[in-house]
Amino acid sequence: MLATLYVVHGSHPCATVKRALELKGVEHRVVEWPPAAHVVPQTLLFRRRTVPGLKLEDGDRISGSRAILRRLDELVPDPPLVPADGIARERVLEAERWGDEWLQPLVRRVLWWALDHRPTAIGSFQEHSTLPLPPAIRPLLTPAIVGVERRLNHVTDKGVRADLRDLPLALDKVDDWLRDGTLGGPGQNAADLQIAAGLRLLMTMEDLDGPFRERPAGELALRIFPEWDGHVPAGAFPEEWLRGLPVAPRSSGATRA
Ligand SMILES: N[C@@H](CCC(=O)N[C@@H](CS)C(=O)NCC(=O)O)C(=O)O
Repeated sequence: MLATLYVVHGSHPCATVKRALELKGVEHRVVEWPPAAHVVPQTLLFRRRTVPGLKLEDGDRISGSRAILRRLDELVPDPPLVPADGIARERVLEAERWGDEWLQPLVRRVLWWALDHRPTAIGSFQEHSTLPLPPAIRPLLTPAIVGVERRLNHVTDKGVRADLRDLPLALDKVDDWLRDGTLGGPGQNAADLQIAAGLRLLMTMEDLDGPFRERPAGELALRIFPEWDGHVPAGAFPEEWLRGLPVAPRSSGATRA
């Protein structure tokens, strides 16, 4: 099967789907759109403006990382991305949903806030981009891209401050899932791929990378995605916004975030 994956370079749900295709051994080509401008071709191709989208050999088009992973499990059952049945399946699907609906948007808000305040870091996120954009042109596009992304993702100071406050509890939740085996098993499941991609993108920000590395959640992200373009130097966020980090691992407790 030859599939076509439509992405924006560096997007965390795109990385999730790319890794799933690799795990399944599905032959695919990747079409990369410019960030922010991608909403136009994606809407035309998929009737939904977001990446990732996957076009199958028979012409079928699927939009959304979770829907794509479900379809991949139907098409290529082995290795499975979600356990076949029972409580284990429910747990993985719940963790995956959290990674998509809660973690994904938080990561975008935090990252675009940081890039708005450190625009020179944007180039580092495009290091392995295949777009034929001369490096000299890229800085000229930065203000427009950041402006659109801030609006698309409803990025505000108040919201990002709250997001950073929520992060320790979110890491606790991931560590709990690692402890009970929902995440971090011998094979990589759909929730591993979804959550690790979000955490890994957060770890491109040096203010967050240190504290995350100390945590099982951070180790998961690095194990699944050892390489990731992008680096926002320390000091992007006001110090008082980072209070609560670094976050030491808890020994036990219920999931809360
Ligand atoms: N949660 C969905 C949507 C992904 C999503 O929002 N992707 C971002 C890039 S990381 C996007 O295309 N944003 C454009 C927009 O919101 O219009 C998924 O996992 O596929």
